[in-house]
Amino acid sequence: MIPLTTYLFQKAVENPVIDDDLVLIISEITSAAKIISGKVRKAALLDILGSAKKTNVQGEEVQKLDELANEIILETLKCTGKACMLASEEVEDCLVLSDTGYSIAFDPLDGSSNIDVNVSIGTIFSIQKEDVKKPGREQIAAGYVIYGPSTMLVLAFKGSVSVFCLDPESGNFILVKDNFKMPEKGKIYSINEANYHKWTEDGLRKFVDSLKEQKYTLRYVGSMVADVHRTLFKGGIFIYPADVKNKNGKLRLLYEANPMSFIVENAGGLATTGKEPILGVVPQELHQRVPVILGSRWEVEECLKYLNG
Ligand code: AFP
Repeated sequence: MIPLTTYLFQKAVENPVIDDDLVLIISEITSAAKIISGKVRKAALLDILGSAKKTNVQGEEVQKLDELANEIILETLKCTGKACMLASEEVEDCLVLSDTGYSIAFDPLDGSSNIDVNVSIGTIFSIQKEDVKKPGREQIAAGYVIYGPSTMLVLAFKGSVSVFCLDPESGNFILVKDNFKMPEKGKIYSINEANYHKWTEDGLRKFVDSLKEQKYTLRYVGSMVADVHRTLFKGGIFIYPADVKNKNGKLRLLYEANPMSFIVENAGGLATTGKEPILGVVPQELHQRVPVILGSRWEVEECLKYLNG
């Protein structure tokens, strides 16, 4: 039974990137996630389900739990004194706290449209040095916490991905899988197929048709954390492509696409926009969107063949 903090200090011995400040930041993000997990589990009792009756910077409806999760993470990270820049899906501008240190981009509660129907949602985070607006390849660490039947943390550093499960009795995230690798090929594809006729790439339609011919099955929760978590464990492919309405797709580069791509690639998979590796995209804007194609190596390479002729 190895708790997260013990794991981080052990990992720091072999990986010099993991310094005390990083350990503090990751520990505090996960402390915030434990509080969020508690609120999510009791949301109906605490009367915090439903809309906060406002829209965020992206024009999307903000849920009460979105706001609460955002405040919990912001306050927790400010208190560490080690975060120099914070960027949240829910806040228009970056919060600059100092010149040096770690910057954290996060989606406090991804999949909020699923909150009211008790479907898995999660917190996603990406940690960079100094500036948040750097290519995903430069991430120091990235992870997500999924609030599902159990609360799990998936944490990636360059070259390693580890999986933890929150033990409700001890309140610790306990290591359940070190050096996690995803399957090289799967049997599931995950995409909002209702948009089939709106996708801008004809090659994508042909690729999805080819998966059906190969007897793939479709699973789509509509909560990126849940869909990526399944893709990591079972293999296959997750796609949120460009469509006629969303020319750059829907998912945000800094706190959705980048951290998930970093996790997937360090677990042996691939992540691309269809034109370039997601981790190579140079961010232009804080809330920039990118098309996302990620998952097992075999399916992603196959998809690229269809997209690029
Ligand atoms: P919210 O966090 O606003 O609920 O958005 C969820 C999300 O960004 C991502 O988690 C899903 O993969 C995607 O949207 C689902 O979008 P569609 O409903 O258009 O398929």
